[in-house]
Amino acid sequence: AKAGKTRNFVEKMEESGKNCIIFYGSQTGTAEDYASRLAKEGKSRFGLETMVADLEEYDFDAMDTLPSDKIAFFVMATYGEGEPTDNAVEFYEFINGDDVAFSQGGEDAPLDNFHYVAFGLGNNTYEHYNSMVRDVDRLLTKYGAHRIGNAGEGDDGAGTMEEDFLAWKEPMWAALAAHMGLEEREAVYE
Ligand code: FMN
Repeated sequence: AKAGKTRNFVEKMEESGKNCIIFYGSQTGTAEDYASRLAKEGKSRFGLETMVADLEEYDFDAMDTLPSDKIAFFVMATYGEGEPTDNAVEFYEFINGDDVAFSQGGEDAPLDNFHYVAFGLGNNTYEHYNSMVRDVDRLLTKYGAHRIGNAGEGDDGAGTMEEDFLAWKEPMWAALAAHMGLEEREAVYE
């Protein structure tokens, strides 16, 4: 690895003073765009120190070291026969692997400190509708991680992606604010 550029996202968050990382799995930019919007909204409404992150730029074996007062978002598009986007292949292979090894080793629930938020992008005309967010949610839960709010599903097929996103995110923010003890900031009019 190049000096100064860590692939350990927990270290990266620590170094840069972030408490919220928003990962995206995106092929044509829609999921990335939603990730950016969530990052801006988390900062402006709730004072979260957010960062947007390309899944491809990080390793995930140290997921089990994320402190419980921090949060990770996964904004995941599905492709092909229920496959990950190119930038999510390595992450998906890791978390979906037969012998996942987290850095601190083999407790029953290695991700017990790990709290996450999930939104998927898909199209209901495909057989494997939104399977990426469903799989990631199932696998994180299997390793003991805790989801905050519902796992959202946006549907390009019905043409309701934006409405699905908007309807999902308000209860998600409420659940996240309650979980992290965040106070929503009053809107500032200048
Ligand atoms: N959505 C699904 O739910 N399941 C699929 O299997 C699926 N396959 C797709 C294959 C192709 C070639 C394309 C163009 C879209 C597919 N979709 C599928 C829909 C995308 O996940 C959806 O359009 C999403 O918004 C794309 O996000 P992105 O712009 O971040 O890549």
